[in-house]
Amino acid sequence: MRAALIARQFDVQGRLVTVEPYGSGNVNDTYLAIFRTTFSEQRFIVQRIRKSVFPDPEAIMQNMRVLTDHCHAKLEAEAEGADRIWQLPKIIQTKTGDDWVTDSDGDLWRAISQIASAQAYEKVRNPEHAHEAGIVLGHFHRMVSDLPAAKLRYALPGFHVTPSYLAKMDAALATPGGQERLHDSSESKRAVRFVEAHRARCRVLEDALGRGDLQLRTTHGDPKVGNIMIDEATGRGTCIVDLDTVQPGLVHYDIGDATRSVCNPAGEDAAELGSVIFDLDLFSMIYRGYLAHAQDFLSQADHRHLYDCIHLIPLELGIRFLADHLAGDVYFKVRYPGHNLRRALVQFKLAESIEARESSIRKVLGSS
Ligand code: GN1
Ligand code: MG
Repeated sequence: MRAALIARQFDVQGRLVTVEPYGSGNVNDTYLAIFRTTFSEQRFIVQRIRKSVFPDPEAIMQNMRVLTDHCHAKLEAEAEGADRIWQLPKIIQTKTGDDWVTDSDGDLWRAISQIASAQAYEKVRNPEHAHEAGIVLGHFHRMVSDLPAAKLRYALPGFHVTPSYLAKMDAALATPGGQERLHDSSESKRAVRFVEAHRARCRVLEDALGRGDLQLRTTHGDPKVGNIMIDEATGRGTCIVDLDTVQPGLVHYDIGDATRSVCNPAGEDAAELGSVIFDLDLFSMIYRGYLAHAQDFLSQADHRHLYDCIHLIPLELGIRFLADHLAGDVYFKVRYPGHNLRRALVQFKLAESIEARESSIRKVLGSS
């Protein structure tokens, strides 16, 4: 198996015992490799970066190197005063001292350390979990608040630029396949109508950036609940994983992405659309956790745009899923036909729930 051949090229002690598919990412191919010697075991993650999604995998690895060097130094310097042991994945180099290997198909593979005794959950479990997720994201943003975004490359051009996803949806709709899938079900027509009704709001963050109200910073890009690791021993957050989408962006992308994931207890794959809501208790917990670290670097203008991102990012993710459905499922991995359409409807339901709770959300934002 190719993953086994690749795993052996990294600088790890011992003999390979197994390498098995791992996790539930929607994009990359991920494996867990286990190496053993007589007295030790090392587990680490081996991943193939999908070229169809990430056009420039080397940029991801260069960003990961810059980010992890910065953060590991900071974690070490702050370790003594910290209220917990913070972790962050580390790049495992190859036996020849490189940060990745390229296979015969030209695909990039990399190895990263596994986080010790910690677990991530696909859905939020309780208010404390939401609080910990907020702490983890706030801590990450504080750590990188002095890492200039200009030191990072754009590994995914247009990522979280909502108007660019609208353009993708429009392009898909302009093809015969897109038209066929649109007229295939009443649900896809309903979804497209929802987007049309919200089109004007899609520029809100990009306009604020263009006006200079908001600034580009170092962002994570994908701080969903499934990327927040909880320490099994203490129940507290210990790190954020999945660093592929780290690049210049708005902290608002991250805040909106974390809240759309953590405050929807039914999850991204909710079985019942009726069960999808934006839970205000979970929201006040994640926000409180986030502010514990974020007070120092959020400006007044940042605060003014918080509601906008909380509403925009689920809308955006819905547009991304819908555009992919209309394009024939070329980006996100799907488990059944119509999966992306279903995912889009979940996000639109969430955006609606956020609209219905706007004044309560603003109250929570204003009271801290
Ligand atoms: C994708 O591959 P994964 O599961 O880490 C996507 C995120 C979405 C997420 C939704 C590079 O993340 O932006 O929020 O699915 N990543 C990319 O589950 O597009
Ligand atoms: Mg990801």
